[in-house]
Amino acid sequence: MSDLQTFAAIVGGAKRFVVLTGAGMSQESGIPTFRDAMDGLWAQYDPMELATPSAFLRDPKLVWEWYEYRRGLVNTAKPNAGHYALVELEALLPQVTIVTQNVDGFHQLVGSRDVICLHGNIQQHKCAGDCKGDPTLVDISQLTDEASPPRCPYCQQHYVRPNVVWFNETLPVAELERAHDVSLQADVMLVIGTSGVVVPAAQLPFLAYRGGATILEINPNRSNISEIARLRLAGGSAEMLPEVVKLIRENT
Ligand code: BV8
Repeated sequence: MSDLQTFAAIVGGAKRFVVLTGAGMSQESGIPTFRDAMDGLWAQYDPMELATPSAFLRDPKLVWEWYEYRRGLVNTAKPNAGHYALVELEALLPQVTIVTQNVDGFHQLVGSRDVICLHGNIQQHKCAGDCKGDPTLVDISQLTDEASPPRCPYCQQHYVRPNVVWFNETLPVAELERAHDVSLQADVMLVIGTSGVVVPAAQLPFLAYRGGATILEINPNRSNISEIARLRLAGGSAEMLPEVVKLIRENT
C-alpha cells in the first residue's frame, strides 16, 4: 500500500477522530501563515510582536489596523477544498472533532459541526476591559465611533479589540479543557498545517500520542509534531484532504 492508502485506511478506521488545524489549513485560501511574511506595508512587522497585549497598549491604532487588514484578507478569501473535505469526513466517520488555532472562522463557515476555537475569532470584537463580563462582545457594525480603535460603547472607557487570544494571554478555559479531553480520548489525531511552535495548542498531539492515539500529519514541511507522526503527507491540505476522502469513499 502507498503512504496515501495507509493514511486513508487509518483515518477511515478512526472511531474518535480529532483534527488539529493551524494557519497552513487556510494558506491555500490565500491567507498568509504566521511564518509567511505579511504583504506590503505589514511585511516589516513581526506578527509575534503585534499579537500581544503590550503592543495594543503601546500602539492601539497600529494593532487595530493590522487586525482590520487581516480581517479584510479573511473577508475576501474563501474556505478551500480542505475545509470542505473535513466536513465530508463527518459523514464517513462516527465522531469528528476539529480543534483549531485559526481565527478565520472557516471551519464553522463550511459547516463543520464540532469546532473548538482555541485562539478566538478575528470576526468578533470585545471591550478590552471586558467591562460587562468576559468576554464583553461588541458588534462594531453598530458603532458610530469612527476612531481606530473605537471606544467600547458600554463603558466608553476601554478600547474595542479583536476577540482573539494574544501571546501571553491565557486561552479560554472551557475550550482548552475540552481540547485536552478530546485529545486524550482520540484514537487518531490528524495535525494539519501547524509548525507546532505555539503552546498550549502544540502540546495536544503529544497528549493524544501519550493517550495511545495514532498521529497523522499533513504539512509540506516537517514540524515539531513530525517526530510523533506515524505518517506525514508532504503536501498542501487543500490538495491532500480530498485525496484521502476519495480513497475512504472507495473503500466504504
Ligand atoms: C499562554 C491569535 C499562558 C492571534 C495566536 C517561550 C517558550 C515557549 C512558550 C512560550 C514562551 N514564551 C511565551 C510562551 C507561550 C506562548 C507561545 O507559545 N509562544 C511561542 C511563540 C513560543 N503562548 C501563549 O502565549 C499562549 N498563551 O501560553 O497562556 C501564559 C499566560 C501569561 C504569560 C505566559 C503564558 C497564547 C498563544 C495564542 C497566540 N495567538 N493567534 C492572531 O491570530 O493574531 S497564535 C497564532 O500563531 C496563530 O493562531 C497560530 O496558532 C500561531 C501560528 O502557528 P501555526 O498555526 O502553526 O502557523 P505557522 O505559520 O507557525 O505554521 C504554518 C504551518 O503550515 C507550517 O508548518 C507550514 O509548513 C504549514 N503549511 C503551509 N502551507 C500549508 C501548510 N500546511 C498544509 N497545507 C498548506 N497549504
